[in-house]
Amino acid sequence: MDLFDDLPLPTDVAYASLAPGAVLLRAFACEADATLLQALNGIVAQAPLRHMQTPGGYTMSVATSSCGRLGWVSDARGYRYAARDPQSGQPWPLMPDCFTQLAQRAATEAGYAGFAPEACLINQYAPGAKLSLHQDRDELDLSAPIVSVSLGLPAVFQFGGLQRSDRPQRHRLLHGDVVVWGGPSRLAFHGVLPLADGEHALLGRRRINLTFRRVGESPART
Ligand code: MD6
Ligand code: FE
Repeated sequence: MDLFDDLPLPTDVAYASLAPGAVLLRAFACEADATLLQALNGIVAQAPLRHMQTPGGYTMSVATSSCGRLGWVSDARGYRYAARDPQSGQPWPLMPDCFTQLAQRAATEAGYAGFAPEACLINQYAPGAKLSLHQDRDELDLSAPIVSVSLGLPAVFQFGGLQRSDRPQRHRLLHGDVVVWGGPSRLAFHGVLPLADGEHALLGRRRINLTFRRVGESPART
């Protein structure tokens, strides 16, 4: 079977349901792309993209940074949210208004009005970089959705069920696509297949993914 036989979505569909609670908004971020990239450059100048260690002792192929009140951190102690960048000891860069506004507009469009992101995880994929199947479960507030913005080279996104063993569907994510997921899909397993090489007009040989999250309060994390 061809790799893309089970890609259910033609690329001209503006709005597609991936699963209950999960919506793909095609090209939703295209209009704002130059503004988003300019803000992104400011963030990574302050908090550079870096390859974090997993708790299992591997180095992630994806390079990460964060902005917002909390940032996502991985090291030998585990995955968690932290108010400071461990590399600099400084608070994470503020979330730019253009980020917050895009995330809120996308969440509203997908049926999650009132989304107020506290953290934006920035993932950079070079050709070959991948993200193994995982659940996003480091957040305490699972009532809020996650808003995920794809920029640059296309990727094949794997979207599975609530069990790791559920066979994932594959969806091609292009520059400007936004996935919003929550509710019954909030803990679905998902991942990104190794990025194919290519050249994108704005971003060159890479893909950037922004995921906006609501983390929830925890005394242990403040
Ligand atoms: C990526 N995304 O698209 C990785 N997580 O590069 C994620 O891991 C992700 O897209 C939660 C919700 C949406 C996502
Ligand atoms: Fe994820």
